[in-house]
Amino acid sequence: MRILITGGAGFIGSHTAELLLAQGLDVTIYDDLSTGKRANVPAGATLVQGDVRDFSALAIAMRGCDAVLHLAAVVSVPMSIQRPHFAHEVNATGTLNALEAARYLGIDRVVIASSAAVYGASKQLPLAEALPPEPLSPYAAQKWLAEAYAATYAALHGMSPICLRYFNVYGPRQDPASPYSGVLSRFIGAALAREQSTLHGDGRQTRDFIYVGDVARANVRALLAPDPAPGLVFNVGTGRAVSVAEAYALIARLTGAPPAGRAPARAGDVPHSRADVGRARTLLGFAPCTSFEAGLEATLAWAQQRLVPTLPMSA
Ligand code: NAD
Ligand code: UD2
Repeated sequence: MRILITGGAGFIGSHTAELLLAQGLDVTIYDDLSTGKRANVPAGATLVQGDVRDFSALAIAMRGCDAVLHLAAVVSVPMSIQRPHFAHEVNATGTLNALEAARYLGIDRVVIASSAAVYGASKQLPLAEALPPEPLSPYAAQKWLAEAYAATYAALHGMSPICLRYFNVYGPRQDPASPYSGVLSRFIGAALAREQSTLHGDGRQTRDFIYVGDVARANVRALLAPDPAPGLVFNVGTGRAVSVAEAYALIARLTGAPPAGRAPARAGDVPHSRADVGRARTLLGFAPCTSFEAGLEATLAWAQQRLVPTLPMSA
């Protein structure tokens, strides 16, 4: 069985590619390497460098595949605000291209990466999939449109797409250098570089942090699941909320980092986020299995190993 992963040279995609290969599946990665890295591509996967805005190149890369995991996106919310047309072409039109290419090739299962961003600043926790979307950025609106296209292709063409609303994903290979990287990778990167981290606002804002290894397992579940119900949306989170201040305190304890500096809260910041994880458990048979503490330690170990200079062979 061959899986095409758009955006597979990225953070979540490369972990998913590794898991699929370990389970004996074949993997083709289609990626323009705009934020992904060739070095992330696991041995055994085929890399096709291309842009999801290029329909024919995407369809050619997809030929011979049995299912598609569509992760390619402009993932930065600030970028989507500064360049909404560009982000729309990648995030919305790119998703339409993936669905239309799959339809043209007779591929029924397309798993699409959506985001908790679709919920906006919803007050009702835990966040359940049936809540009305409240997009607060072009990025969130584009993810919502991607979900609408999936539901349309299910109803109109009888395909079985599945949309996964990832919450805050963290783990090895999330690039701490990127200004758009997750808070945990930024805290760990700063601690190891002996730089001071900064807590925005009072630090009591909470997030549902899910380890990338669990997200990869959710992706594989969705790719291989018999039809739970086509075009459906599933939260991918842990159901546990952790405050940013708590997260920093744990990282400081593990690294000996000093107290963080303070800065005002981000404009439009979501005060609290936590997933209702019932639908994924009952319909996909997915439940996360990595505790926040274990995930943080694994991420820290990866970051430390990266910083250890590799000794020259002659040593
Ligand atoms: P990432 O930036 O590491 O991965 C995105 C990949 O897509 C990169 O490899 C990049 O090179 C590729 N890409 C971007 N534009 C492309 C284009 N036009 N054509 C082809 N490839 C292109 O980010 P990630 O965290 O792995 O995100 C993967 C998916 O998960 C995205 O759709 C993102 O919106 C979604 N998501 C991520 C999180 C998170 O916390 N990381 C949360 C919610 C949703
Ligand atoms: C995540 C996504 C964003 C969008 C959003 C939807 C990432 C990196 N961001 O934003 O793309 O999908 O979810 O809800 O995946 N913080 C600090 N110090 C720092 C950095 C961050 O205090 O150095 C705070 C930040 O103000 C926020 C929290 O930590 O309150 C989480 O920030 P984030 O950027 O990791 O993720 P989030 O949920 O704001």
